[in-house]
Amino acid sequence: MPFQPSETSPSVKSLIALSSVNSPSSDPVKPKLHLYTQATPNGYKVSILLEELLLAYPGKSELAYDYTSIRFDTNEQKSEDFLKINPNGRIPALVDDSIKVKGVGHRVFESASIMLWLVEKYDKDNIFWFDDPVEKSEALSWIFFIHGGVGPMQGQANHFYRYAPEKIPYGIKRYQEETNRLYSVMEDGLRAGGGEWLVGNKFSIVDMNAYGWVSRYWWAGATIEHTPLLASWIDRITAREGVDRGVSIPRRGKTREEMEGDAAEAEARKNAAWILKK
Ligand SMILES: N[C@@H](CCC(=O)N[C@@H](CS)C(=O)NCC(=O)O)C(=O)O
Repeated sequence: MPFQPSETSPSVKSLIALSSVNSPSSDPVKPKLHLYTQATPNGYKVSILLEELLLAYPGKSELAYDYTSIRFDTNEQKSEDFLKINPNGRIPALVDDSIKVKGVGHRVFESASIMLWLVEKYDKDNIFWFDDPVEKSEALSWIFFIHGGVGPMQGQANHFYRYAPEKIPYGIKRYQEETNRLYSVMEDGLRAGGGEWLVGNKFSIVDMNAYGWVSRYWWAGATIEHTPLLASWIDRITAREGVDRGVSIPRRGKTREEMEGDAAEAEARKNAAWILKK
């Protein structure tokens, strides 16, 4: 067994229990979706979507998933077995056993690509995705913007602000300022769309893809003081049941309040131990 044993979320456990009550003679639901993840911005994006889909399509057994919490401290994400699932050696990654490619379940890597796979295959009513070609194109623009801009810039801000062995003020300032600038672009995008959501006046994978990062602005030392619409967008998303369930997979990250002072130092040291080892 190359990885930790897989686990199922409470929502999937209740889906399995429900299906055995409804048809006691049939085989219990066996998840076909396997998520490899960790409690990080990119990991949460996908568990949020899976939990939102389970709530939006109650009883739909194709959406049952299990997950494996990949150990960064032992560099499990760089192991030979994991590289077959994600050649980039990072989480999240997904295996969909409902489709076999050369005899094994289809693997998907890169968080946004996983989300697109899931909505295109399982969100038949386009609850979190779009029918209209213009809205779809707009959604892809924002997804690429987050994937190419916010994720990498905020990731570098985290690195220089929290983990770098020497504090380099220029590096910290550059990435924090760029993250803040990208937040302003999102603020303008929210305003243009009516203030609530990034695309099409509904909560979609565009928002989920961005939320993983933006909700953890404080860890990067970025700010949302200049972006009031973005600040209330974070609160609106945080209040959703599916989001709350999603951020408990594989475990809840610490909140801003829990990370004051010494706790932040301790967390940064713990993460730096494996980040700087690579
Ligand atoms: N562009 C990738 C980024 C994935 C990524 O950087 N994942 C981080 C966690 S948020 C990771 O696995 N880090 C482990 C490592 O760097 O070895 C995506 O969106 O999936």
